[in-house]
Amino acid sequence: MKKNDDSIFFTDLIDESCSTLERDFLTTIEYSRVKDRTTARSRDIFLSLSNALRDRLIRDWLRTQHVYRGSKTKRLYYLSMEFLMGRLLDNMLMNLDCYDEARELVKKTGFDLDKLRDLEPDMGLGNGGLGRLASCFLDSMATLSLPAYGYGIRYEYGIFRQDIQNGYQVEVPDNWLKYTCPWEICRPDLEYRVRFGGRVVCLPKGNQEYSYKLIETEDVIALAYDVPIPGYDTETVNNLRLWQAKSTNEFNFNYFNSGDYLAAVNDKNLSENISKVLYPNDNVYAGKVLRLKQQYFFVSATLQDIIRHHKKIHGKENFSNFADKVVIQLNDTHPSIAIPELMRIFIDEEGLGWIEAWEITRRTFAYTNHTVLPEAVEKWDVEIMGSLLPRQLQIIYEINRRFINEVRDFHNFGLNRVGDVSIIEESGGKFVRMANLAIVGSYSVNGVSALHTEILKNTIFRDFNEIYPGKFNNKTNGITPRRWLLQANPYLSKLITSKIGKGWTLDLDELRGLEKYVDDPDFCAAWVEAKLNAKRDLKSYAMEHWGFDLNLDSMFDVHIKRMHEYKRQLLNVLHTITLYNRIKRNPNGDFVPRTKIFGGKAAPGYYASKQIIKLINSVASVVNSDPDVNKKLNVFFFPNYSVSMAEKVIPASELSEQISTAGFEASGTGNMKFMLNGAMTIGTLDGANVEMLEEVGAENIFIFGMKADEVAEAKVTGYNPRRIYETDPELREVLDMINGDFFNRDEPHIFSQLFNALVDYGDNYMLLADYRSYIEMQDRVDAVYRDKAAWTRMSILNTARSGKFSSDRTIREYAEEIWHIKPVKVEKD
Ligand code: 26W
Repeated sequence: MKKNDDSIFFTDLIDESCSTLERDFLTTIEYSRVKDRTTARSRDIFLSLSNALRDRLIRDWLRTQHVYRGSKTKRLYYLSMEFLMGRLLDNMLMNLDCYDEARELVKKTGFDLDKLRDLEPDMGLGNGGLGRLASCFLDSMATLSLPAYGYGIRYEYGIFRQDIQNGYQVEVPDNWLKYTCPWEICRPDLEYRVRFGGRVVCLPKGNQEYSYKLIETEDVIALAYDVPIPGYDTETVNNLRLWQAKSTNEFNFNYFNSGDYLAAVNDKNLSENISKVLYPNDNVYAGKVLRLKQQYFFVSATLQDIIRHHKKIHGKENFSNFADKVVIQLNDTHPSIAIPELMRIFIDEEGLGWIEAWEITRRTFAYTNHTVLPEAVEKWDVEIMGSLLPRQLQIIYEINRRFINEVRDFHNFGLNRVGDVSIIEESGGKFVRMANLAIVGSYSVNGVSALHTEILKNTIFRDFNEIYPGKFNNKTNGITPRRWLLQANPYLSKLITSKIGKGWTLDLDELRGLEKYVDDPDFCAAWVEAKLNAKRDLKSYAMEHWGFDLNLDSMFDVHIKRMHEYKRQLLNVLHTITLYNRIKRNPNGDFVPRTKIFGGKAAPGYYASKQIIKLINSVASVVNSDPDVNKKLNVFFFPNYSVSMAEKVIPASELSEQISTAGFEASGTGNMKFMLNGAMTIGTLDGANVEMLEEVGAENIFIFGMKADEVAEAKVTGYNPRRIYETDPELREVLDMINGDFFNRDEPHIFSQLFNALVDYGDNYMLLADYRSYIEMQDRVDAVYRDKAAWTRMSILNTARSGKFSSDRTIREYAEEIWHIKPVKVEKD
């Protein structure tokens, strides 16, 4: 085909031997990207390939929906304000099983598939754990062929990009849609009207009954964008539907008529602000009106969509089977306004009576709690809610009135306890407690690790657990092994598959098969080599992107997650400075070389967290430039931690820092990703670490520190951090260096507040209490690391025993124990 090879046109490369993927790909470069072989750039290739891949999914996608409709089966709707999807190219290639084909056809156009990857912006529509969990769940639900739907918001700006300037975090907008998103499909025919504000009018229906109507509302349109979610090794393609806000047109007529064109356009912008930006708070509640608008906006559109489906399949007036056909999982309280909203639809729009509407509603919802931090608990000011959602607020009051009566009469609660469980908080201002609403309005409430669920039942929701025995249950979190091992760590996954076959990708417990090779020297050598390869990749990446020079002979000691005081990055800094001092005192001593890697975003308004980022960078610049130390210790803060960065860092990690104050981390999921990739954990008995210890055995994990009940006890009896400061000289030296500007000679005093918070203001997260046991455990880590064989053995056992933490296991438990839904097989074309 000499002639074709000389042509400038991509479509001249098409001949009879081309697959449909290749045809679509070449056609897209030419017809959609409008490029020829002399003008196409790598982004054109990436976008065209991605579009072609998405189109390959469409038949399976349509067929999956057709099969679900035909089966009339019960469906799960997963409502989440956040989906932290990351990149999708590898995921799509893997699930379409067309890696090699794609590599070849990209090569034919003169490009390299491996160089296209980094062009894809992360789909960063989430903050951290909760959003990433939702994304792992979507993968498992599709892989298990479950009739499940994700619903969320299509934020125009996802989680901000973090730049580091002079050691400080600087937030930059995340314009992820700049070059369009090749995976989504806009559905202009799928729109719903969402109504805000207005007044409730009450119309008598006769015999003392009334109907309620909302009038004079300000409306916004929700427009659907769909992202296909293919399962692994199955024909199932599920759907993630994200809503974007669009202005209604009539809403601007008054301005147009009065000739004020600019005001009209301005109004349009205002209503479209609803889906503009993700709130960057993780575990801190801010109480902003726009956030409540976002919540109601996506809930209202989603419920309209769910009801439309239900009517289409089960008939217009039939709600008696609603709860047998629909289950709605609330990902934390953020979508819990759905409870009064469904009541409103049933009563005001569908004409049901209260009792029947409530019976259906409370059999439809299930709620997952993801945090016990008091500052993260959502409570909306009654005045804000009343002006934005007047009818829903009325309904909440009525739900509460009936609930309170029940608690008083049947459970014999006195006034104080009634006040505690009430949906309305009345101390000071009035607030709607969203968690209480979610508990009362759901048939299931689950925590995300065994310890977390016990804390819910025995402390913050103790009264509710008494009122509703059996409603509380545990579903320990999990992660998808496809993204977090198969895709992220080709070295390790190839080695594993060569030994035990590829069954582990769908049944992670099969990793147990690796245990019999722990004493096989060839296998151990190959394991070490695989880990080293990942370290080499990370080394080149860090050099290329930030000029960081990672020492391959050092232990990669990694602490990546959102920056938060309870996660105790600062405790890790105390260890880092301790090491620095020890090396300084004894420069020729025999130390295990370490590379401390940190990464994570701080909420823009979270001052203490941002100071800790600055401190890490200040310590890094002193340590890394000190010739006495920098052969043995290095410190790096990787800017802009994200899902795609995690995929690069975790495979290369050897030590995983999971050191939250016991009782504060609901589960953690990063901890599981490290374990799966053969890193050892140093951690407290918090969240899912407790279950990791159970699985891997105490000899294969480094557990230290106070336990959750001891922390809780100390909070009551009081605790004196200054005494610890005064009695531990090594700690005292470290703290005095922070306070004495040792790391910040040019910017004096900037860390004195961090020091004071620890030593004089109560050390809320008990760093000083855990310091000594942490240091001792870190010393043990060093000792084991020196024994390469022992370390390798532990590493293999960590991977081999991580099977429990597959999100497939988690989702099976949800499906069987909460959702009561069954797989629906989609057959091949
Ligand atoms: C209203 C502000 C706000 C924003 C986000 C409050 C709370 C949140 C999330 C619920 C915080 C979160 O992501 N929690 C994390 O959820 C993970 C998944 O279950 C757990 O693994 C983490 O331990 C938990 O911190």
